[in-house]
Amino acid sequence: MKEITITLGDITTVKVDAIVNAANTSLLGGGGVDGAIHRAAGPQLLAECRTLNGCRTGEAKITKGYRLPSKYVIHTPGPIWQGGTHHERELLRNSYVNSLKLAEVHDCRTVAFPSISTGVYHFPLERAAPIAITAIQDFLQSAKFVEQVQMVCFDAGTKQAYDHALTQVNEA
Ligand code: AR6
Repeated sequence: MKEITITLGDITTVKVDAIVNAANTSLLGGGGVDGAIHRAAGPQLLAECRTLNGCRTGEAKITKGYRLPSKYVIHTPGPIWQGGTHHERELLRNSYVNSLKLAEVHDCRTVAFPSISTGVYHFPLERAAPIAITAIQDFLQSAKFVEQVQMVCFDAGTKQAYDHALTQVNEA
């Protein structure tokens, strides 16, 4: 059965086929979840990222997972929140959908996402959560390989926002 689950934890410890990295357009590492993923994967991840020539906002690129328990890392730069008038919602949805499309072509069954753009990029959490959940749920309806998508939240407030969004989408 296809399903979305919301968990609390550190995405670098999650054993799934692919974890998603909330990257920046350089793909050369940064702070937050990006820094944690690079630290846990080891220097070979950065070496592979250097060959990718960056990535546009809302698009996604894939690498191996190296020392991570996950086979792949899918890197997507989410939008920087600029007040909501710069296509931020559409770009955030694109980050989720394009990451899932890449997972699908690499035959991934299980995928884990962090809360893209809601840290350093300041996308308001209560707006980001329903966009993420809706994008994932829409994608799962026609997915062939992807079956289980986990939202891995780093703090209780983030988990609460995604739990709430999932409940609302299921009730709609
Ligand atoms: N596991 C799961 N979630 C985490 C982890 C972790 N180990 N560490 C942090 N988070 P952010 P953004 C949460 O700032 O807003 C980087 O420098 C965090 O609490 O990592 O998309 C990139 O290079 C928050 O809920 O990503 C970019 O320059 C969520 O992950 C920029 O930050 C996203 O926070 C991207 O900013």
